[in-house]
Amino acid sequence: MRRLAGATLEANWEHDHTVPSRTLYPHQWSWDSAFIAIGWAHVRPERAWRELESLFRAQWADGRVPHIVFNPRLPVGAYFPGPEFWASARVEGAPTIATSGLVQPPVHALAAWLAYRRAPSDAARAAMRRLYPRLVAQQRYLATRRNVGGAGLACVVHPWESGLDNSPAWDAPLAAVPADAAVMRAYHRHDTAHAAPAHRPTDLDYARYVAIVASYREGGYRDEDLPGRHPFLVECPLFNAAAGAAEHALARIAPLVGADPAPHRDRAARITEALVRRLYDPNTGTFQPRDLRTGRLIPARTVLGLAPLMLPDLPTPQARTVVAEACSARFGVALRMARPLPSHDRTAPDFEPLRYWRGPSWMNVNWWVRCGLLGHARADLAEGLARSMVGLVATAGCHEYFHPDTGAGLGSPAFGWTAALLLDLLA
Ligand code: 9YW
Repeated sequence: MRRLAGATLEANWEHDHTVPSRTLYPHQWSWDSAFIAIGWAHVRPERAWRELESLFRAQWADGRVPHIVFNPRLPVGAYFPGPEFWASARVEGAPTIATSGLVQPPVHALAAWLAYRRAPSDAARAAMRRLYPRLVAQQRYLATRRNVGGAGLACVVHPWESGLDNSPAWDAPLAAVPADAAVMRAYHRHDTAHAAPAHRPTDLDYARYVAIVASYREGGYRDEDLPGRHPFLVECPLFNAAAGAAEHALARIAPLVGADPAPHRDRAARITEALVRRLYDPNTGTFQPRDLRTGRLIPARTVLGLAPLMLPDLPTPQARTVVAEACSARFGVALRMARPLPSHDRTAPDFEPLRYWRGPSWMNVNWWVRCGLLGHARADLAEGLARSMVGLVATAGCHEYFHPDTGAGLGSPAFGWTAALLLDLLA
């Protein structure tokens, strides 16, 4: 399995980064690169640093790390929405290379720390010294410009920023975005040529995705006054758990580069406190996103709600109920489990076992929850989860996502983060 995973990463390597998938996603994606760097650290550590450094070369002047960095060597039309749609070249503060204007969960500081811990060396320390100020700037962007709700949590301005594009968590806020499926006739969707349309977000979802980007783009991707003008503003538990985990990782990294870890510890504590205060629902015992346009928590119980378990300082009462949620029939974590976690509550009427983030199992969120279980003294459950993940890939291969009941491989085969995180699990 290690050979299969290593060969998958090799095949997806592209001069200075790794593509998530040769067919579906031929450019560089932000949180994919973070997960992929964790995998490279096990087989070719120098690639972990090249992966992260190529991504951060595309960082904007305001600190945002774009969710897609376009490979200029690929033909126009290799991906929709491509460089011409984002038009980043026209924006002040954007890099020379074409990128999107959105971000993704900031998993990069954690990835850098894990890569270093796995393979410390002089070269790794030198790379870390170059990356550290950029990782700090990424966090500063999220903590300041994206503190739209004013409570110390980062707000996502598009479902794509959550990484879980069409999660049922976004249905309610998306329904308020005016759009018409006919809009998509003006565009050529590239994804449905490579994956079954029944597995992918619908045309109406895409029309709304496009409308939200258009709104952000027309404002020059600025974050001032978003509440008055932007149609999608949500505080997401996974995104903010990643921001908190990043501060914890930066606190470990700081001494290596001669910086003070204390401010990172303070910021980590503030994020955990804000997450509990703003997104924890005592009635459900799990975390739920908050829609800043209505001010209310979003009731869908998706896998996003389990993500704060990654925070080592999550208070015991919350950690306990989140573990209970993970072990419930909704998600099925157990000492011996037939299949890994689904992306959505199995018992919900809108659970769809084939459609992308609305039911299928994904390696990255499973890996995330496993780390959280380990961090909260549930090594027994973490082991059960890990075994089911390895079993899944052993049978189906390094697919993008998996049928949550049958374990069949779905989406793109030879998928980057599946291979990378498998290497980490097998270490
Ligand atoms: C899309 C690359 C990206 C991931 C996202 C995933 C998907 C792009 O692929 O988004 O076209 O839907 O939702 O998390 O980073 O793997």
